[in-house]
Amino acid sequence: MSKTVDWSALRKDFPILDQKVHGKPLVYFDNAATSQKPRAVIDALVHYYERDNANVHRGIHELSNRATNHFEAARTRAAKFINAKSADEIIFTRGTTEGINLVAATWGAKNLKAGDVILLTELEHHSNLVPWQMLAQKTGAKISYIPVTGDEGVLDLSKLDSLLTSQVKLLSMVHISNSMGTVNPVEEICARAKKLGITTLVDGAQSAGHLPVDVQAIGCDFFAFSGHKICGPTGIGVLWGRQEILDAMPPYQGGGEMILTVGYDKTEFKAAPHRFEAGTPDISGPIGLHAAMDYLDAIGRENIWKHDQELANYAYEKLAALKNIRLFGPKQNRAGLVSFLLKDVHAHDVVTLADQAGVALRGGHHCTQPLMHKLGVESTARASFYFYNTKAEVDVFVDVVKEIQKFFGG
Ligand code: 7TS
Repeated sequence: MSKTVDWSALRKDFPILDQKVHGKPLVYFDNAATSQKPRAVIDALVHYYERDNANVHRGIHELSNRATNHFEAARTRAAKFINAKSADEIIFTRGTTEGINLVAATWGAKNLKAGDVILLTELEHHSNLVPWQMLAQKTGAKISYIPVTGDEGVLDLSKLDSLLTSQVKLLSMVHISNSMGTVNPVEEICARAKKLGITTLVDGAQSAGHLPVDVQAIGCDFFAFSGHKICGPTGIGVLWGRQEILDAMPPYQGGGEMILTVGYDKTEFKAAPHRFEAGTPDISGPIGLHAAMDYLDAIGRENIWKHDQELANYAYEKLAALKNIRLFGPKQNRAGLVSFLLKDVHAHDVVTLADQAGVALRGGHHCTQPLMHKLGVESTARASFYFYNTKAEVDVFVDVVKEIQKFFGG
């Protein structure tokens, strides 16, 4: 663990972690689904509702000015968080899912036609699959996939050149796989796509809060992430897009806040990002997210990443020493999670029994059903870590796994 950070002191910032579940100390290993929230984020939300609550962008009274300033300050902070060139490139969304749907509904509807190809990977979460399937159905575009090698969940990039045909208009891929823990070489893939004039989107749901993200260095055109997975509130996310691409995109939803002038026949829209934010937005969300981004960067995402990887490697090695276990995901450069199956035990049984021991895991297809089918399984059990988790908790978890194996006679 990094010596520059007092990890056990940080843990105390999370009130929720200090509790027992079924009489046992809570071990929260479901961080890929959602992270817990530090006191700083909870306080920012309480302060906003106690002192500053008003609608944004419309009032000229003091509270409305304050709410607007906090809301727009969060946009500037989000730009810095991912090294965007400007706050105008930051669109607030409900989360990663909405960010990808926004690109599909606006950029996709304008730029894709029958015969075009959308290139995805076999690792994608449903939120980076279903919007493209819906768009393909509407436009007649086709979808192709960069394959994974097998249980290691690594992309087979030897196939990339043959997949990058002149029909490909969009390449959309996950940065870190939520079910395998794979870290995709997004810089390399975006560079290869860019040479061919292909637009690129990176799904940063599992990466934004776990490692330093620089969208300019990645070289993508869109990057989407969710606030709730990075210590922020639920219901808020960020879609980043290159200014010149956003400027050429039609609006998403129509309504108040996104217009310059409205007549009975015709409407003129605002420039990005406001063009894409119709109606009263989630105001407390960006304010809580701002506090979360400050909190994470005070720790340093390079430190968080080291801690994540150390815990994941530790857990992986301990599980790999057991018999009758199938482990998924890469052996090298693994993100902060382990996905596994015990022989003859359903993943849901693992999760249910672990819960009785106070250990929160997730079992299922993790919204990557096609990937599960490709690997010949219905589901896996998954332990996913964050910086407030400890090796001692991993020890508890592995002991619980051993008990479950005994219980099922393994
Ligand atoms: N992309 C990836 C890679 C994800 O892991 C998730 C959520 C999403 C997109 C969607 O994010 P949302 O905030 O819009 O819902 N992943 C998970 C998970 O692994 N368990 O629960 C949700």
